Amino acid sequence: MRLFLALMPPPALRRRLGELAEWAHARCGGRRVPDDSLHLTLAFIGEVSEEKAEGLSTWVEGLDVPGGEWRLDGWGAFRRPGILWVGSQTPDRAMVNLQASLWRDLERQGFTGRPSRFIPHVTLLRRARRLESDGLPLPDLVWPYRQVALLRSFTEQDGARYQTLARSPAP
Ligand code: 2AM
Repeated sequence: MRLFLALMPPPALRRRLGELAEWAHARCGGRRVPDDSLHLTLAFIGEVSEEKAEGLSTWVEGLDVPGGEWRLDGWGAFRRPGILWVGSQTPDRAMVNLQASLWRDLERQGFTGRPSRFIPHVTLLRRARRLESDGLPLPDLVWPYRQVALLRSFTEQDGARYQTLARSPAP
């Protein structure tokens, strides 16, 4: 199964991100990520066996995640896959530290694939026709987070669907 670690937005923020996705879609086309699937990927783990997935669930359920607040104040794009996203204009130290500490643990468990650079972002559009954010409102959102989720990704005809396998303890 294909797994990744992510933060899922609280409901009110999910709605705000959904509005941004709607505006962006009207202007830039492509495939809009459904509200329920909006997330911030902290670590893409990839294909793992069921046994390893169980080990990962146990690890996530015992994680002590330092909570924080992530400011989303800018647009960005990944040109090749045509991804339009929202994220931070300046690197967020706490988020980078959280990602690094999760990858340290994953590497200790034998997982590989840590990216050389981490750009925290929430993908709103895939295969967008246009990747410029001019004419779109500048995001000004705060994402309070405390819990990391282990998610399974299913590829379906109309895009990816995610299932939560485990969550770190609620505060
Ligand atoms: P994206 O939002 O930039 O597309 C689940 O598929 C999540 O993992 C997505 O959020 C996606 O990021 C990310 N992802 C998918 N495939 C990946 C890969 N091969 N390497 C790194 N991240 C990947």
